[in-house]
Amino acid sequence: MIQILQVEGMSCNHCVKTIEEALEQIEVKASVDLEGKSVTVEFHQGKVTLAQIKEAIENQGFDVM
Ligand SMILES: [Cu+2]
Repeated sequence: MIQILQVEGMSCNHCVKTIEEALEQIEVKASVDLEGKSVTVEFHQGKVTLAQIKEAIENQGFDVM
């Protein structure tokens, strides 16, 4: 499924990479919109939960709204 998350604290391409790589590790395809302060995530339900995705982002120091 595809979900759009509002994420605070992303400011540059390094942030984008950090989030994309963290999500890649749990098999989530992420696309970051810096200006829109959002992350679009594509994942398989049953393999990974939204809670795990939020946790992975927050573990990198960002806030998921
Ligand atoms: Cu940054």
